Amino acid sequence: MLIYCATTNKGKLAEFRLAADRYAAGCFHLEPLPGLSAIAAPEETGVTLEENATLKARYYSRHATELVFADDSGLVVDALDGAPGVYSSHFSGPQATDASNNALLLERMRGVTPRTARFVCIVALARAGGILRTFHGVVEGTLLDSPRGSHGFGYDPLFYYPDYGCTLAECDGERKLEVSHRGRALQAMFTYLRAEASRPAAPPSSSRR
Ligand code: ITT
Repeated sequence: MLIYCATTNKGKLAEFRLAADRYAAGCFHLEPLPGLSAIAAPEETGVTLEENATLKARYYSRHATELVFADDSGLVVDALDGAPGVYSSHFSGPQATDASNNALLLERMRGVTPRTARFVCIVALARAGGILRTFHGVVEGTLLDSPRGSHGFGYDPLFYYPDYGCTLAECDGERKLEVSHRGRALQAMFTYLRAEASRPAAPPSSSRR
């Protein structure tokens, strides 16, 4: 069965593909939503990740008849009262890049403790403008005071994952997926979809005599 993902973020797309290979092989075929680059991105007006994930999934699913999912995710830093959170992609301003966001995060965190933080991901699954379900994932870690590693994207080079003894940018995509916020949310979504796909079809309504 075909399922579309809707994201403008290449790093997310790579992780969606890995997750589909791992959790949905032989059952679901994942593709980016056709024509996505020609569709104006919706304004992310939500104040929570859940609101923005559902807003994006609803919006993009109106452009297809198949299932469509979108992800809203971010970095929650305890010492910054949860910032950048829902504003993670534009932490350093409207023209933000991963590099400028990381530079600002380092500046805000200079000499600051505690350095605990978590990535949170909400995946929203929709069809034709209606939300079917949302799926959540979290990964806990701490922030380094200088970047390490070249894999991944976003804040990965600053996010140290204690169980691996390295940042999420120092491990490859497969290893990141095993423990990441996105990996967990996507595993939950594909588990749900596989269960739905294997449910017996509802019996036809009884015919009149
Ligand atoms: P789409 O809305 O098109 O999917 P986006 O990048 O704007 O792309 P979000 O609004 O969900 O997506 O912002 C997510 C930001 O949170 C992302 O740009 C990173 O800065 C950060 N982030 C989320 N997941 C991350 C991860 O796995 N590793 C590093 N940074 C991450």
